[in-house]
Amino acid sequence: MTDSPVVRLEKDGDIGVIIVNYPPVNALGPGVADGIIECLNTAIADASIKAMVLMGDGRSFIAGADIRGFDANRKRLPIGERTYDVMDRSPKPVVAAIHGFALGGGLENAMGCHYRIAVPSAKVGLPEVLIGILPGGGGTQRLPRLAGVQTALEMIVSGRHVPAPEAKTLGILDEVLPEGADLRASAVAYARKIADARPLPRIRDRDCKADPSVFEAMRKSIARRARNQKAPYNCIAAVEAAATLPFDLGMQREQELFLELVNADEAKALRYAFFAEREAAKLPDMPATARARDLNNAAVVGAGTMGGGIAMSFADFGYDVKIMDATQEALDRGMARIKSNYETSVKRGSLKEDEMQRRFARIHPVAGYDDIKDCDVVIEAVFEEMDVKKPIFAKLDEVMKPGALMFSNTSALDIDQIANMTRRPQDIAGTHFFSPANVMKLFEVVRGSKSSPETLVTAMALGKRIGKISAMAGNTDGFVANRSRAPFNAEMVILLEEGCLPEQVDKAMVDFGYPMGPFAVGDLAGLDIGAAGRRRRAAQDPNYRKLPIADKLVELGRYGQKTGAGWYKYEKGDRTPYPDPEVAKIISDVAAELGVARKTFTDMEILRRLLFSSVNEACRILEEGKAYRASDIDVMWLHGFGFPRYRGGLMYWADGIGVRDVYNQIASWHQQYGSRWAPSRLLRELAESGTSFRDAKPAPFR
Ligand code: T1G
Repeated sequence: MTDSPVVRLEKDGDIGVIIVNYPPVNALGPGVADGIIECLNTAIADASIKAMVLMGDGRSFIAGADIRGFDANRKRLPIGERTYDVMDRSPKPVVAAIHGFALGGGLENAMGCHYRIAVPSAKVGLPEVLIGILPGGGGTQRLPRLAGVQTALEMIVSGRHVPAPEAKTLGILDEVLPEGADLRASAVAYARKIADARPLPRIRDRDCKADPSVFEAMRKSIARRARNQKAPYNCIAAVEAAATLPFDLGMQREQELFLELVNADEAKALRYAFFAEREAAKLPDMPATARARDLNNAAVVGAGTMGGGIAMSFADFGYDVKIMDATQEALDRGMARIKSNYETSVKRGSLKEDEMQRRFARIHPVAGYDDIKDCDVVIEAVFEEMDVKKPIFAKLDEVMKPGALMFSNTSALDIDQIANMTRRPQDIAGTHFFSPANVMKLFEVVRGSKSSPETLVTAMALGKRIGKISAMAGNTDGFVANRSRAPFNAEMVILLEEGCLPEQVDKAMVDFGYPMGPFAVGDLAGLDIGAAGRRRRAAQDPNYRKLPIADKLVELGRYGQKTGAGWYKYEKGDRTPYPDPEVAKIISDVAAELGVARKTFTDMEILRRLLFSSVNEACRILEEGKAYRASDIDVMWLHGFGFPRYRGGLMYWADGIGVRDVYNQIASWHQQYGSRWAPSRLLRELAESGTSFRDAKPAPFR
């Protein structure tokens, strides 16, 4: 931190310019709100100042309250003494000049101002719901008055960022400057233009009316997405107060609803997830000199489901991307699948037709290697067999320009074996996308023993650049996400041997907060894929715990949705999973063959059998130095497997139970079930020392 003030007042003639300088995003950290108030009062008292501008230094306006302050229970200024209140009472106009982001308390400060102007690239929003709270600085009372109740409900309950041009259309901004305009000069000129305009346009003076049915309609529309959560409903209640109470009473109601949330488990878990994602971007053992290379175009080898989704991931974020496959027929099929995926998004209304055309036009099917040799990065996404991948990397090594990065989308195979097919292992790493690749955000960067720091830093940056959440994984079977998930996948089938049915397990996990149960997910992904992995591991490990029920389904050709039957049965054209008596019979027959006495399970037992098995494996991953931190594993579970975000992540959730209790339960299952439940060394050490998973010190990354 420089010793310059976090907020300063400068004078451009008769205009006072208040500048916030609290890097990196001008959050309302310690002293910022007080500094704005002090500068406002100074400018108000200065007769030579006719109007004020509020703006941010560096890359942004104000990105909101300092989220770290909530866990620190930092003092909050009382209603009536906050920046917005001082602006409301100001006899002089204040113009908010926005670039970068005006989010949360940032937009609330801008709405305390009398006018709002922005550069075209700016974004505004009230994303508090995403961290389990609600706009607590008048946002729920001012935004409905400024943009209407329906727009305010949609923005506050979704937390989305609204681009400046749209914000202007919605009435949130008074002006969007032309591209390239100087924000400060424009804001000063704007302030001078309105300096004498009276009455001052205070949002609090506006009316706010709404048909009461809109609130019930919003509650109904979020019911599935907001299951087990409180913040979205409090957001709706706060906006409802704006439409039913006078402004000052509405502000008090907002405060009450905010205080119900800020220290609740949901908000604490969501704040944890917010910072865990940002921590995952940090590679503590990389030299500071390692810089990300510029990647201006990309190539994908393999036009299957994953390859097509990867190509879309690039095109969706502005990259030109070439895609190739072994045959023209496979390439044509891949392009048709990409086109169909985009058309589905347009039909659903989540993508505009013209934007779809722009994205599709960035994906270029090409005949072969000669067409991709000048690309900056190539992602291999072919069949998950080493014998298929190795010759591809040998060929890439032959044709790709020097310095091109070559990544494999393999989900489990040895990156070093792949890298050793080339003369440039330093340029090789794994970049594991999760299916569907253009939707799931997890971008697992897998470190080969010879991957250079620059290659790894570039891969992590690439993930962020294409809208993913990057997390580093060591080169171990299944890397980190799938390896930590493997015991879960086994345990869920073993529970069937012991007495459960797929629908019971799925219900327990959906009630816990997963969007979909694991058996239904298996049917969606295809049971044949898991079977190939089980066969490989059984061949490598004589002690591998076979899953006869799962194997039986695959033998019967029950691959899931793609064959109309898997763990569930499906009606034609209907993706709804229906419990299948035939599966129940297979389960009881196999259990009888195994001589397993069937019993009943509670949802809690099911939940803990699945998740504790993964917590134990996550500890092994950490003790082997295959992940930097437990919170990285949480990020992977949030973005790779749909773990409910308002529970923080796998390890965060386990910490809520307590390491000792987790250890004792696993030790007990170890007695009952044998080696697959042997507690990991790290788990035992954490339990003995009373250290949380989050504070676990993993082995140095290797
Ligand atoms: N508080 C504290 N730190 C923050 C922060 C915040 N609001 N926003 C970002 N950071 C840190 C972040 O941890 C990272 O730190 C660095 O800044 C760069 O962030 C009263 C109660 C603004 C869109 O929810 O969405 O206002 O890792 O990597 O990708 O009603 O940051 O470098 O140490 O994300 O360019 C509402 C949260 C708060 C906005 C920029 N505001 N921030 O994205 O950078 S609650 C938010 C973001 C509130 C009021 C209520 C994004 C960004 P480090 P980054 P980015």
